[in-house]
Amino acid sequence: MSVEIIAEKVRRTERISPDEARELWNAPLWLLASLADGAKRRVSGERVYYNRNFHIEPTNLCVFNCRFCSYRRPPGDPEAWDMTMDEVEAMARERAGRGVTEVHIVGGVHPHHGLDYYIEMIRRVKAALPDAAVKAFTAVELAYMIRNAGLDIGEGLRRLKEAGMDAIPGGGAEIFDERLRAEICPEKGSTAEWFAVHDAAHRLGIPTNATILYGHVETLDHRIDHLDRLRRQQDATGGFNAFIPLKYRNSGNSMSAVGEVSVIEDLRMLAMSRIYLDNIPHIKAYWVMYGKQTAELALAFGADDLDGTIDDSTRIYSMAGADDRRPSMSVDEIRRMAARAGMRAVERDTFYNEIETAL
Ligand code: V47
Ligand code: SF4
Repeated sequence: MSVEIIAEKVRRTERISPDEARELWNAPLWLLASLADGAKRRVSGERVYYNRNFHIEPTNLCVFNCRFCSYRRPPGDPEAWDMTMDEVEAMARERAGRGVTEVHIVGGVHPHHGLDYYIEMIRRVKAALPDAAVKAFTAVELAYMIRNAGLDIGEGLRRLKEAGMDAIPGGGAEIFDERLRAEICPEKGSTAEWFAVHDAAHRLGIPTNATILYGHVETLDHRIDHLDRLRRQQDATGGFNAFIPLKYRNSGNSMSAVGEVSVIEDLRMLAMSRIYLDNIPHIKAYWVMYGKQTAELALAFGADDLDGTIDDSTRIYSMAGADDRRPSMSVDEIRRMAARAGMRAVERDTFYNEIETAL
């Protein structure tokens, strides 16, 4: 099928197949931009969403050892950290009264802490910031803590939700293809486990995000297979709010010999995510990982969300080679970025409700 016929299908809002995605992927950039922007505008008009958020990364100790990870350190390493519960709570208290609407908590998979520890952590963060949503723990962390507590996934998530876990971030997805996953993160929770957590969360009314780690040793077919599995899950349960393509950054990990892909490839990945995932409303250009300039470009390729203000609270990407060593964006900076892209920045909460802000 020719690219123009596939493009017409997208314009008519018809779903494209994996074969059609393969064909479209290398279409001229202007065409991908125009199709993805059209699809973005059908969902979000001229809006670009952001939130006031910060991250808590309680530890970089981890029972796993993913080959692409620049963040994990072994116990005793000078760059290892392991925050106490009081330190986690203090981080939340420090930010009280600043309009924060979301706390994102993700760390390594700690060797010793159990489910009750994390329930207590969520309770304390929630008590410190009662007006903020807690978006916590990747499916990999969740599956590990719940399994070790001897519970089924649904029951574990129910207890975490009761403690104040409002949403689940998209991490841990990496690449769903089982053979490639076994090469790049052999010990990590499986693809089936990742989907079991998100499926159970959606059925409990907990919204989640999804990611892909792309731009390393995967092929185009792996990317399309990944998007296809997400689209099927979303057809079944509908609980994904946002998809976040995560570009592999190659500093400081055991896959460093693999180079990073170009910005052009980032834009194709973004546009094709928007076009293929016709049932996931938001595509996030995570500026901390791309850098601010590429994130701004991403707004012309189907992204409608920039993530948030971050407030210099995450190390995952600076340890993997991102330029910004102390990532933060002011609301003004976000507004200017959206305006330069010909769009309007809109503050949202974790559930994509718009927050009225005085200008
Ligand atoms: O799962 C690890 C990725 C993820 C590298 O849901 C790397 O709103 C690139 O999922 N190069 C965690 N990526 C981050 C994440 C996330 C971030 C922001 C927002 C949300 C959300 C989710 O970081 C991991 C892994 O895929 N990662 N190492 C690396 N070298
Ligand atoms: Fe652990 Fe996550 Fe790093 Fe894998 S990517 S080693 S699970 S911290």
